[in-house]
Amino acid sequence: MDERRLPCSRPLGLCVLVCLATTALLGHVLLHDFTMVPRELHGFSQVPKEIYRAPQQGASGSARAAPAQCDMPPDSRFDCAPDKAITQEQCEARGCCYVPARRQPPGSQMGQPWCFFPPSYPSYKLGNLTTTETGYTATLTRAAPTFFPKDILTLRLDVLVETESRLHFTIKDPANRRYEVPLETPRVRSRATSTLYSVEFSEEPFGVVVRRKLNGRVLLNTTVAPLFFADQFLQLSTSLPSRYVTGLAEHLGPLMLNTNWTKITLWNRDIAPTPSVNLYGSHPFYMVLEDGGSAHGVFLLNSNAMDVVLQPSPALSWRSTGGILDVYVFLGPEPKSVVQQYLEVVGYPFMPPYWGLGFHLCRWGYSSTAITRQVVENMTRAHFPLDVQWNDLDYMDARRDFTFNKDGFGDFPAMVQELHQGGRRYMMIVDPAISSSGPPGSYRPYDEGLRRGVFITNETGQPLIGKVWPGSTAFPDFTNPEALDWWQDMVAEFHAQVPFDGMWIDMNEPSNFVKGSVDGCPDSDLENPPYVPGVVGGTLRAATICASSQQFLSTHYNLHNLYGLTEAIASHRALVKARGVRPFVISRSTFAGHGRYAGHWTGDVWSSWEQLSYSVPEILLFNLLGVPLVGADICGFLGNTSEELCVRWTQLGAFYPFMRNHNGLDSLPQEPYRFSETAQQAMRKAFALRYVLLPHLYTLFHGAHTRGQTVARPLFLEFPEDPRTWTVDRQLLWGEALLITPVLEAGKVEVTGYFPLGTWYDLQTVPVGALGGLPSPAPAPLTPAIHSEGQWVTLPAPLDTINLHLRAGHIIPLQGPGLTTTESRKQPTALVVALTSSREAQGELFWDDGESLGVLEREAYTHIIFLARNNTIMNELLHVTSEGASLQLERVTVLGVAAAPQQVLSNGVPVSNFTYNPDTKTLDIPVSLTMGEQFLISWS
Ligand code: MIG
Repeated sequence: MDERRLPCSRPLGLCVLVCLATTALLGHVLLHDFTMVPRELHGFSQVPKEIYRAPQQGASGSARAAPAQCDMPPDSRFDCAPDKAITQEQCEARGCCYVPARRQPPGSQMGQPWCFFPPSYPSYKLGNLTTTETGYTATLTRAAPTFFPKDILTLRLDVLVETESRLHFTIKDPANRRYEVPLETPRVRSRATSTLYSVEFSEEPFGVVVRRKLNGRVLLNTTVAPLFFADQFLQLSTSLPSRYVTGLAEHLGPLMLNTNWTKITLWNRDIAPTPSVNLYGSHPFYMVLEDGGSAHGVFLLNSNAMDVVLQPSPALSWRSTGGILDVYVFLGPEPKSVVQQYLEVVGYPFMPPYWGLGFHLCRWGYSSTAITRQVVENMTRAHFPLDVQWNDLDYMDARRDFTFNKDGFGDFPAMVQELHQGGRRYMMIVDPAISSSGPPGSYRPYDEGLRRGVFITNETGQPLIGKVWPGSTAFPDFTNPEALDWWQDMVAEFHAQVPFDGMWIDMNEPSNFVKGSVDGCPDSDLENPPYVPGVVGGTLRAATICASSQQFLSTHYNLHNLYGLTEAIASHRALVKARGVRPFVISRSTFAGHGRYAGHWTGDVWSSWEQLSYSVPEILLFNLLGVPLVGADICGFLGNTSEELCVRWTQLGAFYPFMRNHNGLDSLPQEPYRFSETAQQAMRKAFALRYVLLPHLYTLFHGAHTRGQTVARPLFLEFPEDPRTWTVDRQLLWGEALLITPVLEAGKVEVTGYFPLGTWYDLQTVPVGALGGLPSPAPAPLTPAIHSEGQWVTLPAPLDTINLHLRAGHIIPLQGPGLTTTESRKQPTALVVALTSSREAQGELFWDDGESLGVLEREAYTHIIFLARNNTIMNELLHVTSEGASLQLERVTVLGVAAAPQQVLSNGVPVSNFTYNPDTKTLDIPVSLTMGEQFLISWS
């Protein structure tokens, strides 16, 4: 150790050579095909040509030159004092380099570490590398302990070459079984024969290097910093091949993360979305966009409290407080394949019921059924669609789950039945915490829960008691199978009284108004780990229950981040049982794999322009994470909205996959009918667009459910080879083709958006109102198609307009709007066909009854492909059943028809009343066809 820290007396350049040589000697390397890991891959020896010169004076006043090995550039330094601030002496006692930095880089939250690992800092050494049926196995040993307590000095590495595009490796303690995330993941029995990647191992320091075979690019290189595997501190660092990194929810900020020293903390927490803090959900998955447009992803399947540190070299460090290292690498190579490959591991999204894609209305403060009914009536009277009416805590008796107050909500069941009769659905809030304060016999959920032992317990083995809305509460442990059954019973019993249609599960981080419990928390290693990630409040118990509390599967310390997911699973299951149809669960807290069971809303956002614009990357991010059913509270939750903000938010919200206007208890009302007629007209137009596009949206959800696709997606997913799309997070796509360019700023009547290479047709010109249903929205002024070379375009965006463009080459199905999806689903349909210059386009429609379970298994669906080429449009019937077969097709609008046709035929019969607009090059064909029967439309 000591001699390696000797200050270098030679010129810096020479010093570097020595370092390289040292590393080369240490770095004897093994590889599956027994070649060497090239020397430059060892991060410690990655010393750039420009040598960083240590500042002459440190903050400590020490003018001592840094040791030779400490001359690594600041961007490549890995923190040797992640746990606390330490002095130079303490740093050097750790065997690390100490070089105070003069200042933090502008805009970064943490700055480069002053105390950092020298290249020689001991790590694990790899031995006994052997080939197995699925990959490799090896032993990792560390000779000396680290500065964290309870190092596990001998580890087992298992590498699984799972598929052509997926590598999986785990690092665990071979002697003692540690906590592992109970997520069902694919099991692979034999190694994939040909892969997009190669894997190499560095012996000492131990590391895994993964390359993209095609170009040799290093995607993962864990030799850049020492591996830590102590009982409560695990750290794995890797280089990144680019600075374009996204993922790692839930956080507020741009879609692309900042690699200029950023720390993202994952520890689910009830807090109004704020940049740089741990929010409601944890998704330890990132995706990197590489030069040229390929992409890869990395998933650390670990649910412990963790920090993820990004630094400019660029590199990333996972720092977890427990569990094991369980790492998946996805090779793409397209960004959308990365998403799909990730979802193959955590689960494809569930298929929502059709009504779930309609408009949802809620607020905290609808204090009676009378008021709730009035809201529904006001919506109808003002001609606003409303599919799902919600209630917040107001319906409950003393804020207890599975009760309703007999004053304001005495006729609660009748209200819900009326909603059903009107073709609407109903949802209400359910909090996980169960009131524990009443005398025995006064509250069945608690009595039953106690009897069945479903609550999380404290150190004395009694239910841990915290405080939430009803006062003292116990917390169900949804990892306990008995709790799942109990929850199911409670849901079913309440459903027998009040026939609700879905569950809104809030406060499930879980949130607690006291720290830990009403009795505090014990003093233990779990409560005060040697490394506390950057959680708000500085302690794991802040706003939640004690980390040391006990659950069926493990400690809350390990399971905390899974609380929302496990409640979502329990609720999903309970709804299936109680209702027998497709469940609809919207949850605040999430973890990787959440989308398989439920959707998400982004919590307590402020009614501000800033939060409006942040909602775009949040929605995009959750789509990349397999939670496509996501939305922010339209018009904002905290504070008061303004009319203009609410109009713009409703326009954008019409393109959230999950569309709900929800408001806080103390905020001014913000239902659409509250505003001026001008504002209402603008909102009506947005609603009409939403409802008209529902068949397309539903089809996109089918793609997510069956193929692991995204619904709302960032531009880079479709145009990865155009790097200008990579950072676009103020626009979104629905599927491959529908580009939404919202106004996100006050006082603007223009908006600038990026239009990737291709032709983009303005969809405002489509006369959706002609389809029936709602009063027709006034057609917007015609704008010509945008023929983009890949450029920024400024568009008119008056208050009543959200810009919507359809990409040439695509066909989307539309349907007449209605005030509910019950109505709209009976309307005639239309197709919009956006031709390329070679006169081609295609699209699809998926349809079923909108709510049954098992439609795919029972083949009770209709799936149709639409194809346009050579002046014809036809449908290809992939699958047809009575559901959907009889949908009427009334109109086909073809965009990009160069010249007026002489004749239009529908199934060989001349169409006399077609129209052609030479200015917009639009051919409009009224037809009378049935979706489920083969048709051919042609023009010449
Ligand atoms: O402590 O149920 O994010 O949507 O209206 C606040 C009342 C509890 C937080 C949710 C919000 C909901 C509110 N809840």
